Amino acid sequence: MERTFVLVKPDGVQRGLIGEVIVRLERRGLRLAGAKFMWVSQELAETHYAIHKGKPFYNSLIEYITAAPVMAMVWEGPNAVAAVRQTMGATKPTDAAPGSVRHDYGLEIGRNLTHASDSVENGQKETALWFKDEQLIDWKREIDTWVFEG
Ligand code: IDP
Ligand code: MG
Repeated sequence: MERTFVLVKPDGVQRGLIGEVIVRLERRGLRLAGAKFMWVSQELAETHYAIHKGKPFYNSLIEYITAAPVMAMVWEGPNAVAAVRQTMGATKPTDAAPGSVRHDYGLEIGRNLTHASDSVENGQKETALWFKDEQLIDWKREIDTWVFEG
């Protein structure tokens, strides 16, 4: 089953939007595979955002993601990566589709509330970076057959 890594970033947590993000992913039909509420260490922040090192917004991005606790989660389902990216919306909230989290709750790119893996490969990498194997739950729901076709 395809898995993707999702964060409710510090602004989402501070604004009381953990539940709102979870509701939307559950309602979409995705299945939760892991979750932890945590502070992000400087080291984890730098590893997670290594690809952005050297960009003008890099330092403020690291400051942002370490400024308050985050809700880290893994969600799974068919096309989980694409589905979650769509539910979160484009990086810049004013480009995000109406109905997406970033559109509905955001204004600024540096306060865009959530993170979601951008490819299946990164979904696996980020899941492994943030979660130990034993923190991920293998389970089935009674309704899976009515949400997952395969
Ligand atoms: P994504 O979160 O939609 O995958 P990325 O391009 O991977 O977007 O950027 C990672 C994060 O860095 C964004 O979610 C946003 O918080 C921040 N960011 C990206 N571009 C800018 C910018 O131009 N100014 C400030 N922050 C930015
Ligand atoms: Mg990204």
